[in-house]
Amino acid sequence: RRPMADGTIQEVVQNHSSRVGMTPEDLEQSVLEHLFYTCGKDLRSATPLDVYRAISHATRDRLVHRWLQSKRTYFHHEAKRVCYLSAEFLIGRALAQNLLNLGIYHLAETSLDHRGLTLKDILEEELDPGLGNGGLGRLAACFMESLATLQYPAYGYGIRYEFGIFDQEIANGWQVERGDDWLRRGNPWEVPRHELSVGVNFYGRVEARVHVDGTKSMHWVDTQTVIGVPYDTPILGYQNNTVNTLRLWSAKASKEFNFSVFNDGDYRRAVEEKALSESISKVLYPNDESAEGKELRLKQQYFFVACSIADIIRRHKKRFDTLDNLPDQIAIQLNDTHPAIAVAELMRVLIDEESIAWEKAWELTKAATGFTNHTLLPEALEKWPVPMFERLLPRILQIIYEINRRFLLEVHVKWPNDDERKRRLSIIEEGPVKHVRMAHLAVVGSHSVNGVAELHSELVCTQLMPDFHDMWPQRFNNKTNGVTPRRWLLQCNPDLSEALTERISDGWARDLSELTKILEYKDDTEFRAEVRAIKRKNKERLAKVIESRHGFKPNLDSIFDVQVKRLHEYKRQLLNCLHIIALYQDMKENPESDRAPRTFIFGGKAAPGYMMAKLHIKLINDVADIINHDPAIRDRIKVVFLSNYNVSLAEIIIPGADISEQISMAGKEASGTGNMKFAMNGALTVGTLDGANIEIREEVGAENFFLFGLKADEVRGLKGSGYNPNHYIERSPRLRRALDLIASGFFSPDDPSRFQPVVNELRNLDTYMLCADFDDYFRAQFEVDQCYRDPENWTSKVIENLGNIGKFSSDRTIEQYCKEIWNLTPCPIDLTESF
Ligand code: Z15
Repeated sequence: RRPMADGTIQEVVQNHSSRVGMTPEDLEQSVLEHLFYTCGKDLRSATPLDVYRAISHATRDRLVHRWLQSKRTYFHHEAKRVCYLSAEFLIGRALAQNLLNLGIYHLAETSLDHRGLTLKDILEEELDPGLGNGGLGRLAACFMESLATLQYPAYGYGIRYEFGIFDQEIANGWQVERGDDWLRRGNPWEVPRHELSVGVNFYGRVEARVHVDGTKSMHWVDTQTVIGVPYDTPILGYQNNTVNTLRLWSAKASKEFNFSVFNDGDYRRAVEEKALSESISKVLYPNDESAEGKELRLKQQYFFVACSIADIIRRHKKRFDTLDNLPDQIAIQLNDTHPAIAVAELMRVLIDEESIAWEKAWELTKAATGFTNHTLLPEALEKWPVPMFERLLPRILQIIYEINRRFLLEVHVKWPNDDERKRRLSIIEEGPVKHVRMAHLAVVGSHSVNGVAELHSELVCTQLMPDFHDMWPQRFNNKTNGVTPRRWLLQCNPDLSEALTERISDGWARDLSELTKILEYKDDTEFRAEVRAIKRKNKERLAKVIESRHGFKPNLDSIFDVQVKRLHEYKRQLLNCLHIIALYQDMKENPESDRAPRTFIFGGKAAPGYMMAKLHIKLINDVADIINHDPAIRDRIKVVFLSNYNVSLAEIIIPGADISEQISMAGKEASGTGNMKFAMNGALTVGTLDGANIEIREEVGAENFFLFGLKADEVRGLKGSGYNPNHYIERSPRLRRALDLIASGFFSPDDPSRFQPVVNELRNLDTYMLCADFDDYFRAQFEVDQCYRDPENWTSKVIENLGNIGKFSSDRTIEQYCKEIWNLTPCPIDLTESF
């Protein structure tokens, strides 16, 4: 036997061809070995879970040498890398995606088939990691996949929550939350790196020390330390050798908590405090776009940011003996304000630990950092009470005050004696209690600030931060969101993928702009029939899920009209619901009315404390109950609320949709990304001119998009001149009738006043202007109906959508970030290169 001299990748791989080989025999052998050695089972006693674990390990084995080689290559070539800091990474299941990106999906299918197993079933054994709330977390996951596919060096940094977004159940129409214990079956994809653990300080006080040479240094003392343990997940590029790292931090009590104890009480307190410090990474906050000012949340943010910055600095110092070149080596991107404290933490490390002068440290920090804003909603803008901040992070607060002092001096020089402007710009909000404005900190500490769609970026400049835009107009830019076509087309819609590849070859999965080639087949009757057949098959797959959960199978000839996204008033699920009620009333009044049958499908979670959103869920379910059982309606309208909408359910729902509901009040949805996924899967959009809808419509053509509603500037104008919903209610008999029906208790006979808060809000305030948009929405939906009756016309529009959706690949987005913000160049991985 040849001894392993130095364990190089090439050597190990040579000696373990069965572990990394790509033949069906290699893979089968590998799975059997893992069943045996990893699960302690043979094939006869193996459960589906065992098989899932075994094949996942076999798949992971095939990533390891690519992973190591990627790290070595980046190190050796001193490649600049991006560190994407995000409190959320909504990555979804890994097995199918890794098999596809490795190019062995079909091989795995056949290998299992040989043993009488079905890959599709085995894939269902994987629990869906829900380490995010919605769009923002899913965007981070798409970005990680695109970065690897485009061969850019990238690290994702976040939190390894023990409990992800709650599991949603619907009980008697109400949302009920259950803890998401996603690690209960183990996680074959993560690798702990105990040796890279980091200590993070909290509480304590700051001591100034004056040295003999007259210089002063600051010392954060008497702190409580929590240990961050990194868990790494490999992120593989599409059919290449790049494997990047998603590094998630888990909180562990430091040794201090294991001190010797003198009595029972001390012992109990010690154990309690240990649990308390480990609670930092316990659970994801389930609020999407509403900031919860809880101390534990601030702890989470500082915890993962401090770990990540320490990790970045450690790695840099391993390669270089200076930090002067830090911005040439790393780009730090802040995914919203959740990691904005990184600006102050990097300053603290550079100044307190690396003894770099303030001016130099500031220059490095700004050059390294970029900030992405994802929302204009005032309730989402994070602010921390200064007293809380000071207790928890006294040294960080000091640094923020110094950043602010110097910043306001700069403002003063530019606009002398403009105190009002200083008050508006200050990182510290004045008031009965002062607050730290995290968005201000992020803008001041970054060289780039971007929004996530054209309209949104425009509104960031003109509405959200006009004073900052005045000060540094060049700092502001747009990066329209995108989604990865590998998960959101190749993986979730294999039949459509195959139909595309057959006609235009497989380049589209790497370069989605190649989809334009399919436009040549627009009038090809065979292709058009195939597109319809594929949609029908995907509807069938979705219908089976509905049947298994709701006990009836929707009519496959009905329009599958889908709105899946977080429940939020600005997203206006209620407008959709009002349309359903109006349609119902129309049909009751005029039973012969000849309208296309529809299946309305909803899905989405409400933040547990968001009472109005939870009431909307109940309303949708109560409306479903009445309409679904009304014999007069027969099967012309069905309404379904699918519980526990998550990434894996999205992969079934989206390909089965005919209509994509993107109906937020204009100016409120920063971008939206579901809108892109639906269009990519052959659904037509009913939408407002909001977020990326505007750009989608521009790309696919106005005639292939069902537009309605006020524009953002009209919304603003109307708000400014005193909006009164009654003006619209009086003029719309349909709307009035629908509201009256809800108010009458028709949908809630067991509690007739249940929906009074919903009706009152609409009649008195209507914050999101449903009433103003209702009639136009109804009109757009009528057009949908007319259009659906003409399948050829409908199919034309579907193909126009598909062929023109290329812009919305996250590959395009990432290329723009790399060129315009991060200054990254690709660094391909050559497995034969040895260093
Ligand atoms: C979130 O999911 C989004 C914005 C936020 O500020 C928070 Cl806290 C969560 C969403 C936007 O609502 C959505 O429009 C956008 O497409 C997505 O971020 C990704 O940018």
